[in-house]
Amino acid sequence: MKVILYSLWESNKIFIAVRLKNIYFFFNLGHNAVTAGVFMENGKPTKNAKLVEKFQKDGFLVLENALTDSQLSALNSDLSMWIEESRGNVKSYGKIMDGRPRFDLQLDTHSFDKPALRRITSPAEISQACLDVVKDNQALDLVSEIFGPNIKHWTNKINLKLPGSGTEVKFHQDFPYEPHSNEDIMTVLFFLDDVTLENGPLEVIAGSHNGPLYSLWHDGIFTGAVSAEVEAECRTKSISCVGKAGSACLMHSKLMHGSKSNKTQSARSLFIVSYTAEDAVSLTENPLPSELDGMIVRGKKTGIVRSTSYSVELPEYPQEVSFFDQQSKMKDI
Ligand SMILES: O=C(O)CCC(=O)C(=O)O
Repeated sequence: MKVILYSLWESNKIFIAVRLKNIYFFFNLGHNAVTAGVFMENGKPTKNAKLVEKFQKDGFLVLENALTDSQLSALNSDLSMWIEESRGNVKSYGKIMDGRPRFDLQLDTHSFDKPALRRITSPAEISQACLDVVKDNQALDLVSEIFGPNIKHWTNKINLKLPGSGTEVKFHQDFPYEPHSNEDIMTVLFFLDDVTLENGPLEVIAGSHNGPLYSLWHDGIFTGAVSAEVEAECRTKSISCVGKAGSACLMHSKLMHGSKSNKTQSARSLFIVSYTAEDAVSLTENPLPSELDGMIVRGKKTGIVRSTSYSVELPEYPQEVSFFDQQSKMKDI
């Protein structure tokens, strides 16, 4: 006879399952589960523990249904409005806290008929739908199991690859853009569209979060991209993160990643939220400053700084609208 404690994903109820000769008998204990979605065996959570273990090994994982249907449709409704608005603009526009434009256009391909809006910085400052997701989503539950229990918000942005825009991302690790006192920094990329092999999915190098940090400086210029040699090596090993709209890729800040352009006639948009352990203190100015920097989203503020030992070249504070312009400096090298 095997006894298993089981918490149903949606119901928050705890059941006890008794297995007799391969037949399960379920009894509702009538209690609310502490963590929805956790499979309990002999009193210990197993389901998320496996995901945490997988994340620690690979440095990333794709989680389905990280957003509810209503979160996804609220985000996409704001995004459609912003894309429509972008048609009438001929240069990047809007303003974030440090005065740089909030809405970034890929100017070489942008037109009224084929808008090439490629980045919206800190949309959670101007959209309730984005703010709601920053504060609560299924991926954040996992982040707090991985780095938790105390988690704060660092940055949020939307990256778009509209059809014909040609927008691509050169390989890099996020950490050298955002060094902190410790390495518990997570980038969560929510899929606002189905992400396929053809529409420019995120490509990652499994396990690279446990390897070296690669320089984003070349010939004295901060390009935000690794050297051509490292990029060529990455291309031979990358794994594409595909999935349905509403899924999310959780990615360690030290994981090497990049993405190619969208070859299809439909959009590929990501809402990207970075979270840090509450005791990770930034060593540089936030490159995407917002009023939400440091907002506690899980647990509490402790006021403790935790440090690990590593070396990294400090990044350059961006003068450009977004990292796409920083990365375009690679062509000058
Ligand atoms: O939009 C993408 O495909 C990748 C995003 C990314 O690499 C980043 O924002 O650091």
